[in-house]
Amino acid sequence: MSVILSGKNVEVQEKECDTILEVARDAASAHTATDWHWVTERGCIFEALPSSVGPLVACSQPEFVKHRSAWPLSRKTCDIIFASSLKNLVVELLGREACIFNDQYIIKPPHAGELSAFPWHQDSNWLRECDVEVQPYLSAWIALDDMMEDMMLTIPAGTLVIMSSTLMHSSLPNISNHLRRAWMPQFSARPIVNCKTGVPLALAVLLINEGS
Ligand SMILES: O=C(O)CCC(=O)C(=O)O
Repeated sequence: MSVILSGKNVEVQEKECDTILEVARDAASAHTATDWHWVTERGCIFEALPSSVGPLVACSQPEFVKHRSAWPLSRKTCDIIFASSLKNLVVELLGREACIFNDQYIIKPPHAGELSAFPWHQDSNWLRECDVEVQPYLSAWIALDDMMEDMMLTIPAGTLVIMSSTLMHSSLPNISNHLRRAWMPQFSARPIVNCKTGVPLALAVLLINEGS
């Protein structure tokens, strides 16, 4: 566990997270700032790109960057994914074929209670039901708010926790007065694709674009 995002990059991610939340709030027709029910109903998880982006965006670095730089998302996040100490660490751990596999925020509303707790699980559980050749992957959970003990851990914003996808873990509810935001991109050692069709299960964008 160490601080990986500078204050400036924490701000970039906080702003993107808040914009995604606002857009999702409008789509959910939740009109009051104190109504958070719709957030816990979707498991407190917000994907940066919709799963409907299609295989081209999911596989090609230039296409991914183009879509991931357009409103409501931030171009600066692409620099964090593809050119930062986070990327260097991921390549060190997973090798030069490392890909971004998922790109998501965990947003826990204030006083969300048990509905915002994550029970014991392995991140890779859902792959068991998919027709894929599983590749090792890891989750890079990065705090976007200073977290006190009542939120889980006492850590400053920007702190990274790296977890293998097979690590059993859980988290407590947010019982604080504050929104509790984390960015949690996941990275695989190689593309994770459907065994029969070769279509990526989620994202399969190489961090190192050998062609560039
Ligand atoms: O942010 C948290 O509380 C935990 C998130 C988590 O465990 C997950 O998304 O797998």
